[in-house]
Amino acid sequence: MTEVILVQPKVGDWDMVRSHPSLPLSLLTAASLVSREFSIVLIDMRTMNDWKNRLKAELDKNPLCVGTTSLTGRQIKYALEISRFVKENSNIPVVWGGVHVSLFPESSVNNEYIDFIIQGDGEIAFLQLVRRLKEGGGNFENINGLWSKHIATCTNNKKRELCDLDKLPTVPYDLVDLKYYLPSFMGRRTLYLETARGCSNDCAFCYNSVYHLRKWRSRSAEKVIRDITDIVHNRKINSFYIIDDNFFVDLKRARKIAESIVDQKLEIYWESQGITISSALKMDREYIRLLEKSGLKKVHFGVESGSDRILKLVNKRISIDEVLQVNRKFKEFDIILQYNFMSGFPSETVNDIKSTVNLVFELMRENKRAIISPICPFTPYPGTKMYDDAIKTGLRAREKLEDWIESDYGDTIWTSKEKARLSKSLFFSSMFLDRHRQKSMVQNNFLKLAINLYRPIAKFRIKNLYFDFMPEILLKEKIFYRNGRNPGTLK
Ligand code: B12
Ligand code: SF4
Repeated sequence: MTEVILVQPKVGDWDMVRSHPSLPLSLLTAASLVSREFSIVLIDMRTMNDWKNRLKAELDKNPLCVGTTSLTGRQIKYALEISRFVKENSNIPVVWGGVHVSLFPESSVNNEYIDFIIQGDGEIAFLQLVRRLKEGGGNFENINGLWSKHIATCTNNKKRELCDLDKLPTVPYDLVDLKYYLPSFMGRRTLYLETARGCSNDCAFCYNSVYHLRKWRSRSAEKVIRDITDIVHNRKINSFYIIDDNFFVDLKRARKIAESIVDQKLEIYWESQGITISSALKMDREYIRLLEKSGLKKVHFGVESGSDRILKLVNKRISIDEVLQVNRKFKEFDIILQYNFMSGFPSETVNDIKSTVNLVFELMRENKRAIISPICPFTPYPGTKMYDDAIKTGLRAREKLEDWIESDYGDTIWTSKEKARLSKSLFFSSMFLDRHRQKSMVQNNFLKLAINLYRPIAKFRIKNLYFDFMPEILLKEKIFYRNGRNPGTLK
C-alpha cells in the first residue's frame, strides 16, 4: 500500500552535465518523520524515464497525497508538470514545499494544481498534514506553516516553527537507491549531507532572512559524527558534500567534528558549501591544518563582488582586502577555495564589474587552488531588503508561480536591457573559466573537449568585457535543448 507519493522534479541545466543527479534531499528530509508512520514511494523524474507510468500506477492505489519540491526557476516548470499529471489522473491532493513556495506561499497556493503548501521546515508540518488527511474530515487548522486554498481561515497555520535539528531522525535514505545519486567528487561518489540550517548574517540579497528567519540552527557535533560514521560503515560512502549555508558559524562544533573524523580514522573527503570570509579569518594555521587532515577538500565562499562599494551596499560585512588575506592564508593547504560572485546589482557600474573581474583573476593568480563559480546575475528575492528596494526603483513584480520559471541564472527583468545582456553574457562566459571545477563535475567527454577549446575565448571575453557577438550562446541552447524549446517555457 502506498500512502504518500513523493516526486522529485528535474532541476535544470545541471541535470544534464553532472555525473549523477544530486540526492533528492529536500523530499527525503521533509519525509523523515512521515516515513516512520506511513508508507512512501519516491519517484524521480531525473532518473526514471517512465516516471509517468510509475506515478499513474501509484495514484491508482489511492494514496493520501503527492508531494513535490521547488527551487525558484526551472524546477517549478517540472513540479507543475508533475502536479498537472496528478490532477489529470486522480483527485489526490498535491502538496508543495521547498524554497520557492516558502518565499511565495500565497501566490503559489492559488495555482490550480496545488492544494497545500508547507512553508519552511517540512518535517513536523508534513507529518501533521498526512495524519489529518488519513483521519479525513478536512480539518487542517493549527498546522504551523501550512497554507491551503481549501480553508478560509487558517491564521494559526501561518506561524511556522523552526525545528530543533537534534530532535529529528536521520534522513530516510532507504527510500531511494543511493547508487543513482552520488555525484562524483575527486573520484569519489559523494553524499549530500545537511548539518545546520540558516544563517544569522544579514546580507541584503539573501533568501535566509525570510526563509530561515535569520536564525542558525545546527545538529550537535556528536549527532553529525554519528550520522557520518553510520554512513561510512554501513553504506560504504567516503565522501560528503555538506550543503549547509553556513557550516562554520560555531567554530568549536566544526573543530569537534574534524577531530572526531581524524580520531576515528574515517578517511573521508568532505566539502563545505557554506563558509564566510569572517569565519575563515578567525581560523589559525593549526585549525586549518586540522580541517585539511580531516579530509576537507573544498570550501565555497560567497564574495559576491570585487567592489567594496557594492559589498557595503549588500551588507556583506567583508572587504576585498579580507578576501585576499583569506585567499593567501589558505595557499599552503590542500584545500580548494571556490568563490561565488554575482553581477547586476542595483547601481553597479561597468567599473564595479571590472573590479569583480580583476578580483577573480587576482584570486586565481595568488592561490593555485582558487576557483570561480559562474558569475550569476543577481536576482532580488522577496522578503529581502534588496527586493523591497528593487520594487521601489521599478521592479516589475512577478505575480504568478509560473512567472518565476524563467528566473534562475538570470532574473534580469528589473534592470536595463544593456545591463541584463552584460550580466547574462558574463555569466555564460564565466561558466568556462575554471578548469578544475569542470574536471570534477563534467563527465561527458565531448562536453569536456568543447569546454577546453572554448576556455581561452571565454577568458578573453571576460577580461575585456567583450560580449558583442556570441554565437556560442545559441550553440549551447541547441546542444542542451535539442527539441528547440527552452526548458523554462511551459507547454
Ligand atoms: C543541493 C542544492 C542544489 C542542487 C539541487 C537541489 C534540488 N532541490 O533539487 C543543485 C546543485 C542541482 C542546485 C542547483 C541550483 N541551485 Co541550489 N542549492 C542546493 C543546496 C546547497 C541544498 C538544497 C538542499 O538539499 N537543502 C536541504 C533541504 C533539506 O532543505 P530544503 O530544500 O529547504 O527542504 C526543507 C523544506 O523546504 C521542506 N521541503 C522541501 N521540499 C518539500 C516538499 C514537500 C512535499 C514538503 C512537505 C516539504 C518540503 O522540507 C525540507 C526539510 O525541512 C541549497 C542551499 C541550502 N543550504 O539549502 C541551494 C539552493 C537551494 N540553490 C539555490 C539556487 C539559486 C540554485 C540555482 C538556481 C543556481 C545556482 N546558482 O546554484 C541552481 C539551479 C540550476 C538549474 N536550474 O539548473 C538557492 C535557492 C534560491 C531559491 N529561491 O530557490 C539555494 C537556497 C542556495 C542559496 N543560498 O541561494 N542546487
Ligand atoms: S553569509 Fe551567506 S548565507 Fe549568510 S546571509 Fe550572507 S549570503 Fe546568506
